[in-house]
Amino acid sequence: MGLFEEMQQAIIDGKAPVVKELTEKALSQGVKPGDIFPQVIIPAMNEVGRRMRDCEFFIPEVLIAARASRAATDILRPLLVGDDVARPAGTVVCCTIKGDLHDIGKNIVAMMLESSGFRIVDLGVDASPEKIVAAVREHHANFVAMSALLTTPMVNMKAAIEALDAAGLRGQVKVMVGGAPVTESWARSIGADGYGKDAPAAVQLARSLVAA
Ligand code: B1M
Repeated sequence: MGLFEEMQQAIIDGKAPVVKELTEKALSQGVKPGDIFPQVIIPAMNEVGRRMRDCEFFIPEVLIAARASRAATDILRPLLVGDDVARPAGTVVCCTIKGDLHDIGKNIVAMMLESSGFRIVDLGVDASPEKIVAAVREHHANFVAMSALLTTPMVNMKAAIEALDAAGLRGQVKVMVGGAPVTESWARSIGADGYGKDAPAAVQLARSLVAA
């Protein structure tokens, strides 16, 4: 088994100390921190999702796997983001939308945006439209990046855009949406400025919106 497969298996098995050890080993062998997301974390969590769907895994196993994936992201974050406080590209209010508690993908998107020069205001999960509006106002944000992993709360993305509009803030922010069930046509239908299929696409989109 190759190192990436071993890392994936350790995440699926929920073995956080092994994930930590193998992440350090990969880095010491010259693997780029940014490659560990697409090569290890995302496929491992997809397999966890498949097992959940097929009733091979239940919530405890999924939570343990999610915690194991954090053992890798905790090591990778400082390497990707650094401690530079100057973030000239703009301020992004990032969140998982109200009703949704999934945050692994949102955290990866936030980390990659931060490493590309954006300042991140992370509202965490279950963020209400009111909370998003307040954060945009307080931090003079240029972007809102909303994530959804469940289908039912996706309508709250639309509610957040309407709330920004009602607060007179829609003209000052570009709204990006993403997450597994979100599509380009959904983004368009709710009046978002763009959709990212994954974290690199979200960064590319944010950059293109800065330039627009
Ligand atoms: Co949940 N869960 N879960 N879960 N869970 C899913 C999403 C599900 C597809 C599993 C399944 O049935 N196969 C299913 C959703 C079905 C649906 O609505 N269509 C599901 C369900 C049903 C549930 C519960 C309802 C289960 C229950 O209680 N019976 C419950 C809901 C709780 C709630 O939110 N209210 C629940 C709970 C949980 C846990 C808490 C146990 C845990 C979350 C832990 C955590 O996040 N801290 C969990 C997990 C881990 C998953 C799966 C297995 C993995 C999600 C993940 O982390 N993927 C997931 C199955 C799956 O997705 N395969 C599943 C890895 C991550 C890197 O990918 O988040 O897609 P992702 O992010 C990607 C892209 O989507 C994109 O970039 C990221 C990186 O490339 N992206 C953006 C994300 N946000 C973006 C924003 C952007 C642009 C791109 O611009 C702003």
